[in-house]
Amino acid sequence: MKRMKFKLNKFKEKLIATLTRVKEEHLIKKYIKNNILFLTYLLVCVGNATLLRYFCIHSLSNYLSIKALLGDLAVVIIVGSFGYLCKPKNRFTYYLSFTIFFTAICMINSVYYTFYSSFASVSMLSLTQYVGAVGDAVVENVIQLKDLVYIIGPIILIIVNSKLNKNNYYKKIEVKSERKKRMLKTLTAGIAVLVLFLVTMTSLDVSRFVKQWNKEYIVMRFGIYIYQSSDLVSSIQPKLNSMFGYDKAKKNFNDYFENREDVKTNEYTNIFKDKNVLVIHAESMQQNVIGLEFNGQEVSPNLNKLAKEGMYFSNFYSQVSVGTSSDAELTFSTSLMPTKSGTAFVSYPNRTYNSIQKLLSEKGYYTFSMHANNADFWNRRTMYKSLGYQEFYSKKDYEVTTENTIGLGLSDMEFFTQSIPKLKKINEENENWYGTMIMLSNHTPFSDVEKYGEFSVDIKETIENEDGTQEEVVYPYMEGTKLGNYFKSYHYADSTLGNFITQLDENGLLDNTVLVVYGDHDARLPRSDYNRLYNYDKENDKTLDKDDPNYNDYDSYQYELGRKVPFIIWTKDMAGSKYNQEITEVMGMYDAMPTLGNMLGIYNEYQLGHDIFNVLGKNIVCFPNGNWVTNKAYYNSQKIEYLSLNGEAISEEEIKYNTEYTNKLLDVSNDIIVFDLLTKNQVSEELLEEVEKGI
Ligand code: GP9
Ligand code: MN
Repeated sequence: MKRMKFKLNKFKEKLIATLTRVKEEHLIKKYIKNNILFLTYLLVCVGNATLLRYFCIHSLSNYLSIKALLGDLAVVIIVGSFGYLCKPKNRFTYYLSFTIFFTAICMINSVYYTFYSSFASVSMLSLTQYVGAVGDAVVENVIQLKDLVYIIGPIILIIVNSKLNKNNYYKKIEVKSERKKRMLKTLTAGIAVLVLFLVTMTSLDVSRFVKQWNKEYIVMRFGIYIYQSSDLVSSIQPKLNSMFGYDKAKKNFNDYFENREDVKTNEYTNIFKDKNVLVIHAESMQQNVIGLEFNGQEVSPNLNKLAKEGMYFSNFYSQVSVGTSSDAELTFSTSLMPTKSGTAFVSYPNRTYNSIQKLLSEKGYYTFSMHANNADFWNRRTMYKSLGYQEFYSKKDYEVTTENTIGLGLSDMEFFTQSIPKLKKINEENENWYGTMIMLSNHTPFSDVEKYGEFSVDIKETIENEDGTQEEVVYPYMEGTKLGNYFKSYHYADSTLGNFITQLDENGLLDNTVLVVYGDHDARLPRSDYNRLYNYDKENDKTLDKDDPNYNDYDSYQYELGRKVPFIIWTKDMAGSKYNQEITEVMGMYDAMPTLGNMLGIYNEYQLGHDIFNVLGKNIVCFPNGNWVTNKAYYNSQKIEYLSLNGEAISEEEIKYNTEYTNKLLDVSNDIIVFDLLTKNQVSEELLEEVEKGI
């Protein structure tokens, strides 16, 4: 302790001495005088980056973001430090080149943001359709004045340099032996700013940075220059991944599908042939909420009704990885698993995918997606083309105001209501259609509670007093917890769904339509909240003690099993028919396309899941982390242990078989996407034909 105090005092003394020296010897003045060119470059490049944030996102907290400022500053100083190694006559060229480079980044992003409300990506520039779209947009709108402002930066640098040249500045200040020293000092300053920047990072910042899809957020927290460098790295990564191992991947792929035997028909084949399909992507809706009540009120009365009247798959798991919503869309549409690194939507949008949208388009269906969010979220604008959607109705097609916003964007109530006229038009103009509606309001952090409407998650009891009078007692229960807020949010989202179904019906849009609802993934809620839900001690308003005989531990396995999501296939006339049933077989998102596809009369020969009605009693659901679940057990591949689901032990052979099955499936799925095997497969088949014909 004493030693530390001593050290601190010493540091204080040193700091005061340095500051006094700086003041007495006019060091700041001297520094500025000797580094005019570098400082001009610094101000211009950081200034342009700040200007870009100002023009793009008009909120003070954003464009004056200290984090972004530090990020930009660190990059510009570090790059600029190497300029000191150049001879004076080349130094200007060095700074001018980088000023032009940084200015170009700001200009490109400024133009791009005007059209797409998002920031540019190197990977997208390599896609021809994107270049075309941007080209058209630029020509149509002519670059705006605000996009040209950035050019003032390099002009300032040129003017400053010519003034310095006139005064013989470089000769006066340059000492050859000091070049390296000046570079090192500047580099150290740059690294110090970088460290300062890194310590301000939160875990949310890091997670969004890794995922790379919420570009606005990254630019606002990391600055445009760090965003663009990280974007470059993540754009190159897929190319590196696909450079080596093609032959092995191709061989494994061929073996895998040669050995796979799919039953292609069953009693469900074509039951929905030529019907329209409306798929509801229900954001963060979990299955364990279905049937749940508070004070006799159902949390999700509308979903409960669909489950009761339709084909309800009650043991259905989402199989998402870091791509969350986008992974759910990928797996639902293609029966492929998420990629091992990056996400298919962001890193591999230019691959060939065999999708439900493409197969139905071939049958003359009009295919579309509706989502009232920015079209670049999860890179949907680009990826949807590869998935075979013919149209994407995104934020630009909806009227979004502050009043009708909940959480991330347009409220689901408004989204559905504003979608009805669009759906009516689609229905009038097309014989058959397949559409996806992506909900948004029930998205973490579920904190817009006042907008969800009245729904209490407490316990209300009426007790009788000794004098015979009655009194209502309220126990807080889930009120104020994150899970409690989730139920309120869920209740709201469910009510919008109910309202939507009524509107669809009123407009005759349910007459020839199959309605499909899937929860895209779980809501990532705290386990402690579930323990409160299942172990509430109302007398003391707390969770029961772990050693209480009534305590029902919601352990990590219960948590994993609780991540199930609903999957329902429903038509207006299904209730009471032979199709109105609950299917309890364990099932994954990758089984959705094979199951629904069979009902619509389409078949994907490279599907990884199964038509659930062909594998009853023996299905397996693989997860991206190598875990798997069957009707018998949930296996955790990290802990190398399992939870029996039927009270019986499973054999070592079964574990080995299922684990190998899972690993192989994950490898093949990843290879299909990374090595673009579905495209190359077609090419080699053509080649084969040519060889056979002797061309
Ligand atoms: C974004 C929305 C939510 O547009 O679909 O995505 P998520 O955060 O759930 O992946
Ligand atoms: Mn989602």
